[in-house]
Amino acid sequence: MSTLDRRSFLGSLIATAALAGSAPGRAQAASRRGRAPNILLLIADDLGDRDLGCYGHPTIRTDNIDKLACSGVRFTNAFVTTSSCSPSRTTMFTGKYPHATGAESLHVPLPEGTRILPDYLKEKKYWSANVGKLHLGPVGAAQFDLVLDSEWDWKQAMDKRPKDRPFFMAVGFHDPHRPYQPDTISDPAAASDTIVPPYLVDDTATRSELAGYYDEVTRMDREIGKIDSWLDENKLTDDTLVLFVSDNGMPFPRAKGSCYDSGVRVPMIVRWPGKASAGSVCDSLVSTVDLTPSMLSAAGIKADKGMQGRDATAMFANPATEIRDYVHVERNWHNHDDNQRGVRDRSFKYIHNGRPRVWTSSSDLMGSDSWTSLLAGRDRNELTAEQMRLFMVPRAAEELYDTERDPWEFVNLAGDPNYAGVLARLRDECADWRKATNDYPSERRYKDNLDRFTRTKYGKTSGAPEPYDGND
Ligand SMILES: [Ca+2]
Repeated sequence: MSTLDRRSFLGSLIATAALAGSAPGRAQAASRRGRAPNILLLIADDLGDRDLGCYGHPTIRTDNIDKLACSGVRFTNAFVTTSSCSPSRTTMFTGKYPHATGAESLHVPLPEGTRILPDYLKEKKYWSANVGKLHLGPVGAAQFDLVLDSEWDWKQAMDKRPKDRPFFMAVGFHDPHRPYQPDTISDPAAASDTIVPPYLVDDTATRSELAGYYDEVTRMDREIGKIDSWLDENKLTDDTLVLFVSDNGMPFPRAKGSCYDSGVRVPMIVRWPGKASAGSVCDSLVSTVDLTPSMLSAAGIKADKGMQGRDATAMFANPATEIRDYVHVERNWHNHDDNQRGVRDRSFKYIHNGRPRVWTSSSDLMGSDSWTSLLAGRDRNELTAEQMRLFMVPRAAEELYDTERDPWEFVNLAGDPNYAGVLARLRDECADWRKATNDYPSERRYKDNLDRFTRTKYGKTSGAPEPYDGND
């Protein structure tokens, strides 16, 4: 399908879905059931914020997610709390910021006694299942009625559900996380169809990796199409709130692991027939810390007082609703140590670098072809000034970006006197948030267990990171 054809197709879908979703019959059907809605939470792994057809990507094939967006609300300013798998998911299931859970570092399991969403849902007799990636440790897994390792087993899980109770099913896709294979799907993307962001080197190696990423996005999309068809066949669509989201940005340098929008802004779509405005777009700020309070609200359950997120369900019904002025983000240990805290409003992003004297990125990107191309370009002095920003050491202690004028966040305005007022406002907001959420000091250090450039493992290679008393 050409780009033009795709647009026409999407346009007709939006019109059809808006009519269907706004029909009073749907709301009546849902209320007739008189019970809490089923909740289906679809979580992509490492899917970037604009890498779906419905978010304007011209070549990635995501017809099924596009269809979901056409019959629901598509959020354009949804943010995770951290660009790292396990702590991001920790937030989604607890309604708390990573540093408030004790599991802010990668692979650190939830502490004993931590309650997560499926446990709260028991108040309304929900039956719960997780299929695929969960990444919360045994304390999290034990709170589901059923846990299956493979996301492809979602139907087996659904077949086990008691039909007289509402269900909560989380599907944790492993797509489009690395590694990539050439035979992911039978009709792979062409390297020439890839769009290379300006912080990566535009060469064959990087384009080939991007094509592999696109293929996994498409594979996930096709499975979502099967799930959606199954909901329809079982007449469950009208009674099911579907929420699609990603746990962090795309797995490429200066995206995953960063506090830039390429790392922390994610796609988010909510379909809830009769309750969510069909075929609409919401530009208001929303954070994944709001997901658990929102899903509880949808189920008619009051959020726990200790939760730090907000109920976003009013945004589902009316996408013009604003529930927050700021979203907050953080970066902690991810095989190597870091401490970043950030805050963003609709126009500006502030980042405080608590450990600026070390270079940082996501550890699982090292050894990738796109990373190798950046290293080679650096060594040959062929990188652009924007690409060289990735290797900047020391980093600025503070960064400030005008995300409207400078969406790639290349021009640091922190030292520009014209923005002193914005800087002071966001710096104060960041400090207030840290205090209110009992954040730990930026000076706390942990030992790396991977070399930052070569990915060589050393020291303690699993479990919680070890404290480090160095001062670099
Ligand atoms: Ca991830």
